[in-house]
Order: sequence, then structure tokens, then C-alpha cells
Amino acid sequence: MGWTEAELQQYREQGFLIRRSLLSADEVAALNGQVPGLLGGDEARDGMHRERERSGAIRQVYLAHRHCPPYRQLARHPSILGPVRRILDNDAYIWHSKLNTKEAFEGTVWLWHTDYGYWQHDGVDPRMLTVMVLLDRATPYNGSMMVVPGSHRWPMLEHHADTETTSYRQWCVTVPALKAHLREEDIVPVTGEPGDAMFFDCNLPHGSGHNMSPLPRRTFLIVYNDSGNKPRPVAEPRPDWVVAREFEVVG
Ligand SMILES: O=C(O)CCC(=O)C(=O)O
Repeated sequence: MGWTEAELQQYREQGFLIRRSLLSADEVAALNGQVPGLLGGDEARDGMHRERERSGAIRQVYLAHRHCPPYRQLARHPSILGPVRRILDNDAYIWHSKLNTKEAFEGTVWLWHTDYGYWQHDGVDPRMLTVMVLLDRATPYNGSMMVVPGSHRWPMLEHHADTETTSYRQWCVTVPALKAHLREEDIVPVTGEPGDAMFFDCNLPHGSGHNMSPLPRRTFLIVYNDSGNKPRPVAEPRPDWVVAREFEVVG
């Protein structure tokens, strides 16, 4: 389903928009049916890069949109692609996709960051957005995402690389920058049901806590880049699983 002008305006003002029940129960079931294979697979065999928690549990699986048909279809879903094109006011290609799995009791924190805090170093402009589809219920206890409406308009917050908190090198906002900008009362948790989706701007600060619940919290995130915003050469180019070198317009 397309967006109204008012919804587009809300996205522009708040930096994100949540669409409830964007996917049907059957569509969610088809995606979830692939999760065991995605978690149990191996990059050498299936081409999908994986990151793990310190516990060994899978934290992320990259590139299911290239290798797994239901996820390939999801990335081209008309209720996603239509709004993406309107937001970018152009065609898009896929920068990367990732299944973010926060397994029950094991899934760990994502420190506050903006995605463009990473991507500015990849030689692109901030003409990008992410669509995050909930595959499980996201509750206050299982590490749902947090955002601050309108914060995509804050000045670029200072980021640094955190290599201590999790197994994963996180490019995150420094604590002094967070103290200067973030107020408790402005934080909104992104809770919801499987099939709900959040569209969010690459400059929107976001983060999420540890999964303290018996429920896993899995989400699938597809990052779309304006087809005219291909990466310029940089000193340390990152691999194709995170900065795609495939620029095929998605449609
Ligand atoms: O899964 C989450 O809660 C946040 C993930 C995230 O921010 C990211 O993958 O960049």
C-alpha cells in the first residue's frame, strides 16, 4: 500500500515511519521458515556473511536478499519499494541487508548510533534509508529498537569505534555527545508485531538493549541507496557484503 502525503511528511519530520501489518501472516511465515537455514548456514557454502555474539549465537546474517528467495521478494515488495522511491525521489539499489537476530537471553546491545555515522566513511551522501521488518514480536524486554522522533535533524553526532561492549566493532555515538543531546523523555521504543515495518532515515540515531526475555527478537533490515549515490573511492573500502558493489536498480 502506498503512502499519503501526510505520511510522507511525517516521515520527513520525524525521521521514521512505522507501518503496522505491512506483511501478511503468510508472508511472515515464509520469511520465518527460512530462519533456521540462515542461522545454520555457512558463508563458504551460501555466500552470506555472519557475525556472532561472544556466546557463539548468531548476531547477524548479511545478504539474504541475494541468496534466499522469500527475502529477495521482500526487498522488492511494492509496499516497501513504492515509499522508498518516493522518499529518495529516485530509483534505489540495495546497499546491504541483514537479519539481526537477538536470541533469547543472548542477544546483545546495539549502542546508539546513526547509520550514516558509518556510511559517511564509505564515500556516499546521506540519501539512504533502511526498512526494518519485524519477524518476531518486539517487546520492551527482548531488546526492541529505540529512536528519538526528529533526531535525524540533529547536527552529526560524534562517533567512535567501540570494540569492548560486544563481539562486534560498533561505530557508536560518544557518551559526551549522547549526554548533550539525548533526553530520557524523548526516547520511543519500537515495539510491535511480526510483519510490522519501520522506515528510517540514515541520520536517525537508534540503539537497542540486551534481550532479557525468553522471546527471540529477529528483524530483517534492508538498506536502500539512491541509484545516483554510488560510493566514491575511499582509502579503506569495506567488503561487498556491507557496501554492495552490485548497483542493479531494484524493482
Ligand atoms: O537490531 C537492532 O536493534 C539495531 C541494529 C542496528 O542498528 C544496525 O544493524 O545498524
